[in-house]
Amino acid sequence: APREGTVLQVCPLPASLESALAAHHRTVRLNEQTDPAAYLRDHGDEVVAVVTRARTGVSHDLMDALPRLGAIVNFGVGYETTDVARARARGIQVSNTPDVLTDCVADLAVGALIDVMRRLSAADRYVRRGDWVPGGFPLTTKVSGKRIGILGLGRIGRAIARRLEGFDVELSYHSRTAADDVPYRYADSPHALAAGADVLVVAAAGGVGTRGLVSADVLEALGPDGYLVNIARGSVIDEPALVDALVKGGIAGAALDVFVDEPRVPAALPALDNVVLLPHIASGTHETREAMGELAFRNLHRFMTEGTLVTPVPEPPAA
Ligand code: 8YV
Repeated sequence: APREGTVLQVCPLPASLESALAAHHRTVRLNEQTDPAAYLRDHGDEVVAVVTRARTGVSHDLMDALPRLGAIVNFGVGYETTDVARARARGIQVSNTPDVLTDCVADLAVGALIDVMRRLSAADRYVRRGDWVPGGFPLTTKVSGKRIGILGLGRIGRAIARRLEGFDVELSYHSRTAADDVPYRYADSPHALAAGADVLVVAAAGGVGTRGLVSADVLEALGPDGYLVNIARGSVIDEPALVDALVKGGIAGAALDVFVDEPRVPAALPALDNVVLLPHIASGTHETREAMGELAFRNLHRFMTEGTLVTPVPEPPAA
């Protein structure tokens, strides 16, 4: 049934999405209120939907300040910053924006993997610094034919695997359960995956269930000739252990698009030539962000006009 009430935008969003929200629904931008707490106190009972994104989410306090909240719409595929179980317990529906960003994130993962193994960014800096002497840049590591382990074989992990098949690599993966529709080897733990891989690609969803999944032991199993690529969430890796491994040669290199405390990165990393540092840009193309905004709006608009969502988040896995 149609919903009457206010749409609360709780963080900055792409201009096209902000415009669509304001044009079609009574929308209030909490991030632009001079006194957000006063707004919630005085008008929280008018809010029926929240629009947010992974870096902001919806806190317990905010959820509790909105007694009529019926939907949380996420701009982005990750929604680990929203307590879905708590929302469901209150009958609050939650949506995200899957599929429309899969290709871009997978493309960037492959690009970052090639970059860190062939040291493309480091070579670019070498030339720009005027250091080039013929034969002066060190030999690097071949990508084709290597053993690639993918941690998390969801939509994005599968898209990365499909792309890498073109490099004649040996693909393995680890997920909570083995898939019966892929030709790749299943490793029954992150440690086993890393021990059998030259490159570990982290594509698992963020959240409490995957926090620190790539531990110091997993990094040790990957080893001094191993590379790591992370296009998922910084929280999936034990970040201090990763920094230690990179500084001391525990692993050969890493390409990182996500970090625990964005936009801050660990202080030791910028000086390292065996690390590719990216500012969380995996879905950052015009086409993909436009598609994400359109899907987020479709979710919000469907909720306000019919009371349902276009892409509700999946049921949490059985404990
Ligand atoms: C960006 C992402 O965070 O979709 C996600 O979960 O990590 C990226 O697409 C996007 O800007 C949402 O915040």
